[in-house]
Amino acid sequence: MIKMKDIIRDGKPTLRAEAAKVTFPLTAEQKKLAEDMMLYLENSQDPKIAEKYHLRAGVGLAAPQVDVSLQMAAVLVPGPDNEILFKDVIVNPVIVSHSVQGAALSEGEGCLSVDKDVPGYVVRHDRITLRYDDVDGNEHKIRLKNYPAIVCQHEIDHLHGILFYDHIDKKEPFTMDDSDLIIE
Ligand code: SB7
Ligand code: NI
Repeated sequence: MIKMKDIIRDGKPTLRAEAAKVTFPLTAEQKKLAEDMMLYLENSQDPKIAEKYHLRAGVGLAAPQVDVSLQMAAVLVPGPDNEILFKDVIVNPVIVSHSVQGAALSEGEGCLSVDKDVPGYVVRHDRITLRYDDVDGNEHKIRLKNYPAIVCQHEIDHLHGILFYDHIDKKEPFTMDDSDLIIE
């Protein structure tokens, strides 16, 4: 079971590396990693389990965050009524197209690998077309918008050594274009 001690923090080189593409079929070890990453998200979103194991709630977890430099990330995005907006382990994900429209979460972003709070808007694409493989090697091409699109972009960034605060304007952290959407 993945716990907070298994999640590496900002400063470790793996978080700044370009992760390697995954080849199919996955090894037994890679399959286990995918399962463990999704289980972390499920557990972290269950208040009782999260408290018991001191898990910080997360909607995504990328392999580099557990010190595995592979292009793989678990995503589990709940909606306002706790329904699932998006759930999958995305392997070798690529944004094949995106809206011109930008969007940022009103609360900014956080990261399980960044212990400090970094306030500011992280402006991303509001809508994306995402191509990825699932753990069985099936190819998916899906459209996402708003919160799930933002979470996937945060996870894909991890696969390329980018952290959310890289996108925050140092001098004016809360400025954005008038045209950018603020997601509550
Ligand atoms: C806010 C939080 C996340 C994504 C987008 C907005 C995920 C936080 C957990 N992670 O550190 C996953 O990489
Ligand atoms: Ni993160």
